[in-house]
Amino acid sequence: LRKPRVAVVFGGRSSEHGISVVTAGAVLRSIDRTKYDVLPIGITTDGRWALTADEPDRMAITDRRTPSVEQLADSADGGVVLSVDPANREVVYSEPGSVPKVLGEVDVVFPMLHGPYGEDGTLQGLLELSGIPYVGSGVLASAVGQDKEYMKRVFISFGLPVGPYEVIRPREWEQDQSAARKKIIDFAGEHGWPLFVKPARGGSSMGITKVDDLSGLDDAIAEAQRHDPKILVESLLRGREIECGVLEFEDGPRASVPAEIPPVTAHEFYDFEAKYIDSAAGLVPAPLTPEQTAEVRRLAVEAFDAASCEGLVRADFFLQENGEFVINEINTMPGFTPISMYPRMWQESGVGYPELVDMLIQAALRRPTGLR
Ligand code: G1L
Repeated sequence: LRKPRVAVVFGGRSSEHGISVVTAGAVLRSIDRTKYDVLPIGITTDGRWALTADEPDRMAITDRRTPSVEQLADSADGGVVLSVDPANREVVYSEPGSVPKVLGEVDVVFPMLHGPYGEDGTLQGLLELSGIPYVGSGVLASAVGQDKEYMKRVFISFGLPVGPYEVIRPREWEQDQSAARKKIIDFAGEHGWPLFVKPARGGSSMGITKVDDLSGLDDAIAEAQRHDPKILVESLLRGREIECGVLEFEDGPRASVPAEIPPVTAHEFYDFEAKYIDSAAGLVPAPLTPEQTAEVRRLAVEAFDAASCEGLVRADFFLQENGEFVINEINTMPGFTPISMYPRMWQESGVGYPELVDMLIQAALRRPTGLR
């Protein structure tokens, strides 16, 4: 019997290209080669899909610089993956100046792309159309996880506790800026300063500004709108930052031991670097009472189900001073190096990194294609 072939798709047109390459390197290193065949497919920063050499060692950070797909593709054969053929689930690959060749059937894709066209459901849609199973959430949950407005609406409708927020839509801003500004000022009047002004979509903390008073508001709005015409305003949620991992087992999703992200002094808030690189700072397990632990694990599984997640999710909470948890967001593609919070929470829960990778691939292979 042929081994299932796993295509790891990484890199991409994202500011987090390098992190994706590093993460894919860790995944490639831990996939059991006696069980699976592996096809590393890198996407360059200008969007070309290329088959890259299966050399995880070249995908690590060297001299504090993250690797890139262009650099890997250079020494691979420089070919380009042209398309995924839906008729027979085959990846079509072309060497420059030659006839495209078929690499062979792909049984499952491990998508490792950040942001738009990666974790927002669009790549997942391409894979649905192609009939190829893939690791992680489907189109709907990926899109919900990428849009902070709809994420909150879903949580609210499922009775999960969320913090106060307001949305400013592109048309609203274009048609009457002073009305939009008033909406935010009224929000601050009700919930207090500071505010966080954020792009509604896009996973990382880019474009987010903490605004202490009226004087910083317009700049913060402009900055958020540079990333997304739809923006979100949130009040500062005081309390402890608690995270919990959810993983799909054969009999359904289960929550990990929770973790605590200690308040950061160097960064204003838990930013991109902290999230993906110095995540070793997180405390696993979080020092919580047994009741608090049980509560946050229950909420994490509820969030997974509310958004119809598949495979895995990291749910991020605030434990407020009044003892109540508020869900801040879910991440359908959390930081995923062995030192990232999600793998560390599962390590502490008895699931090591290679086993985690294997369970995600198995969950994807078990899943029927089409409606589910
Ligand atoms: F496929 C999984 F398991 F769902 C998956 C895919 C990608 C989990 C985590 C990630 N993470 C990343 O790709 C990234 C953090 C490097 C960029 Cl979003």
